[in-house]
Amino acid sequence: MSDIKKEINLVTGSRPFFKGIDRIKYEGPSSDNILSFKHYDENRVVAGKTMKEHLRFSVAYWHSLCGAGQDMFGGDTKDWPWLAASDPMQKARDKMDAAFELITKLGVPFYCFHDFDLVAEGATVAESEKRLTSIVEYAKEKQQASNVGLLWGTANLFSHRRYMNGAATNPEFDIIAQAGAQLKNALDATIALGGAGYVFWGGREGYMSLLNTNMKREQEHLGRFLTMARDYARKNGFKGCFYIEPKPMEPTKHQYDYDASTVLGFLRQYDLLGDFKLNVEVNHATLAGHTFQHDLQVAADANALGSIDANRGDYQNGWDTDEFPMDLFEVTQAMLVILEAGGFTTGGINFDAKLRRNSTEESDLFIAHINGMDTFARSLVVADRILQSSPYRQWRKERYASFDSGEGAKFEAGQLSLEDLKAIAVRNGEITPKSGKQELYESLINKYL
Ligand code: XLS
Ligand code: NI
Ligand code: NI
Repeated sequence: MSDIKKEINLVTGSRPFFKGIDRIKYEGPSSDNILSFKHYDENRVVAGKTMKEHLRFSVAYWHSLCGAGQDMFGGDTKDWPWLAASDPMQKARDKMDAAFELITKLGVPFYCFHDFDLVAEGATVAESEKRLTSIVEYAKEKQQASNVGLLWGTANLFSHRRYMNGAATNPEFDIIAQAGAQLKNALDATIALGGAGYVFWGGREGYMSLLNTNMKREQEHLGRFLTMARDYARKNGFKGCFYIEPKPMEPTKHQYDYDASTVLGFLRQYDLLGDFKLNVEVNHATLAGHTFQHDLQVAADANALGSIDANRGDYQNGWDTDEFPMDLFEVTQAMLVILEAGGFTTGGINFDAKLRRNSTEESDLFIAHINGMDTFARSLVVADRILQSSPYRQWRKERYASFDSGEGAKFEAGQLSLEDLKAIAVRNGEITPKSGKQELYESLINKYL
């Protein structure tokens, strides 16, 4: 038995869910094998690190293991065998067997979950805790056998009806306490599984109508809740990074974590920037009216680019469609920002993306992830070449050359007054502005693609 086969058997046991699919291998761009990587060669070194180390891919439990195709207009379309058991613990273990089989066959090094993706919530806090503790033990064994790690955990503080008015920002204190209990257990699970991070996505932390909302008080409660989480986790040995994942709307009309800028302001206000970074999601940035690159750059400039949720929106509508990333032009521009920011440390690339409702075969899960991984791998190589061998950085630097010496440098250093600016303007007379050359920059991306 090959090493790869042995490794897979350890985690899937004798009952594979993805029959006929082996460990996905790198076969290069000329391969016609759909179930192979054309660009993602995990050991290939780019800019001093292997692709695996750069990209730190992660499978999202909720979309790929729990989702079965339901939408607002209809129920499940996918007949996933790992969701068939009626006993909640059996179902949780089946799901985890399928998860680790998928993850190891893809050669993905990480996964991410919400507490109740792993196992269905119980009727009481105690019952939920018991279920979670038990499935975490199972996950621990799986992680050890497979060498797969937890990129981040989180708590689902938005699905249950008790959270219809929010969790940490709920107007009723008793609901905040419920959310706190759930948060504590999700943090315990993340710590027990050696999670490299813990994510807060706002869920229903926002409002539908300002008429019934005390926005200031709700945001203060959110600040308090996050501070409690940080203090508890640090006290209990959590060394990883906390992330906030911005999103402007959906499910609430106005989410408090609107975009990267808004979240940074919030983190500064509540003195959380030392422990929190951002988890930037493509489709959330575009819903906020930005490009993905924009929100990445905002985070990077504040030294708070932590991790990303990779997906793609549908640019003909305004929903969070969470499609798998395939757009090389968009992802290459994102990789430029990520590489210039120094790449990921605790974070990585989590595929917060779901199969289309009418993609119903098990192999579709593989095809989607393989293409997403190939897209990022190819973009990584292209972005690195643009940074290393093209005039890109030089051009951009030269655009600002007037600040590198003389009066421009004095301006940056705060050594000029408004009167000085006037004197300089009078001396210069009218000047001819320089071309921004946007199309030239765009052509560089095309040339290197
Ligand atoms: C929803 C979010 C969610 C977070 C985790 O839009 O993307 O999936 O990533 O709670
Ligand atoms: Ni999302
Ligand atoms: Ni997300």
